[in-house]
Amino acid sequence: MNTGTPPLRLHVPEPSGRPGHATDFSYLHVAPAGAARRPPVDVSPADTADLAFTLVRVLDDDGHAVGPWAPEPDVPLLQRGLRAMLKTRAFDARMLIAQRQKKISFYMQCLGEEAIATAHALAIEPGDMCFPTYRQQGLLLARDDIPMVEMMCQLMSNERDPMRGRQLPVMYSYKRAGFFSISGNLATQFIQAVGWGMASAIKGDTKIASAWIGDGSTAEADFHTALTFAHVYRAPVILNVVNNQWAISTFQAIAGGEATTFAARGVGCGIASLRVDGNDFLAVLAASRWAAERARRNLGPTLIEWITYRAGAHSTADDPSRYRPADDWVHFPLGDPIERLKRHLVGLGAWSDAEHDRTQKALEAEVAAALKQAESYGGTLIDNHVPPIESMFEDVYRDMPAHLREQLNQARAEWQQQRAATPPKEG
Ligand SMILES: Cc1ncc(C[n+]2csc(CCOP(=O)(O)OP(=O)(O)O)c2C)c(N)n1
Ligand SMILES: [Mg+2]
Repeated sequence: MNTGTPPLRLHVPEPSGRPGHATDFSYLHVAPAGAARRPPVDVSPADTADLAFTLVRVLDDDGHAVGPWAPEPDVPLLQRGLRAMLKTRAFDARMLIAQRQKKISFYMQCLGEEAIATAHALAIEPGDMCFPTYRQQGLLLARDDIPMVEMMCQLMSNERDPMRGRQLPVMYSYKRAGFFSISGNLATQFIQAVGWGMASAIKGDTKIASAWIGDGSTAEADFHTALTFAHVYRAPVILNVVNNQWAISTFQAIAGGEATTFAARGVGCGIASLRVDGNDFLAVLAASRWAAERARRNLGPTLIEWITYRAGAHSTADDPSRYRPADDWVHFPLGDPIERLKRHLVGLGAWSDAEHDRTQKALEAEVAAALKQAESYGGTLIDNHVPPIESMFEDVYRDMPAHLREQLNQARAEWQQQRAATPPKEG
């Protein structure tokens, strides 16, 4: 029966750029640097609603630090930050080559997103616990407390791999550096971080948690569950949403970023929220410090949406030229975080092109030397290193329960049988 009412239909968001068609980045709603207000840390969550829709920025196009979020000048810290970003980029570039050379099986870069993890690492305290995803290697590389060689041994699953071959490459775990074991099950980091923060409060401790998630993964139920718990108990946690515009080949609008923001999810849950320029090292530092102070002073959680762009492929198994314009990053309105901090420091007379080149070359040499050392310990793809079968069963229980001992014996017997049946390789 025709009632004159049009048939129902669904809206399926489309990316504003595809291969061969330049991306229209106007959907981002970029505010000018210095325009967003900086409320006191004890602001009520509802009074951050406007900050969830604007963009907190400090560095303007000329590299000047402007507006209420500009942190106190601290040249040595900013030089350290620039070095940390350069180190992260050099590490990523070398590991990508190592994967192509079949020295490691898999790698994930954070190209273009370096400011977020590095500045955040310098804004929180030792003892605080981050629950990162695979794109926050900058948290480890910024603080210099974990040797690069050790990270590379993890990537190679060699005899010095602290994870003893049990984790995928890039899934580091460093309790001593406040870096919780990475899990491939995305969004679990959010509920774990909130739980860890609640436990810290229950114990009467002073350590806070920092949760990490990507734009795409916010569509998981764990994200929403975490926001509810964080709000209800005012958990001492920073809730970081890294909106790098893509979840593998899926545009951020498919996860719900169209006509609203991911920061707005926080406000809706009664959580103070900010939307911040993630390619602006100074803005990341300032917003992270603001959120950390709120958490540490029992003022509650803060959700921060970091706007950035995933400049590289999702992983070494991805080819982004299949689903987005190849030159997108060049046109991304928030630029390159390294170039922006460099410009700022040069403007202050605290950096130069020559110093930049020198630092970059020195870091590349440091990374290359670390790789050489890591390779000397072998690896799955280098010398067919296979960890002993016992390692599958160890390090879980102090005393191995009977059923696991039984399984271990069975596995050993099967392994020996298999080896006896397989002739050794020639050469
Ligand atoms: C629960 C879960 N679902 C799906 C995947 C497969 N997966 C791995 S990475 C990824 C994309 C995640 O995108 P986003 O959250 O935006 O993070 P980004 O990679 O952009 O940093 C997907 C779907 C997974 N690892 N875990
Ligand atoms: Mg993403």
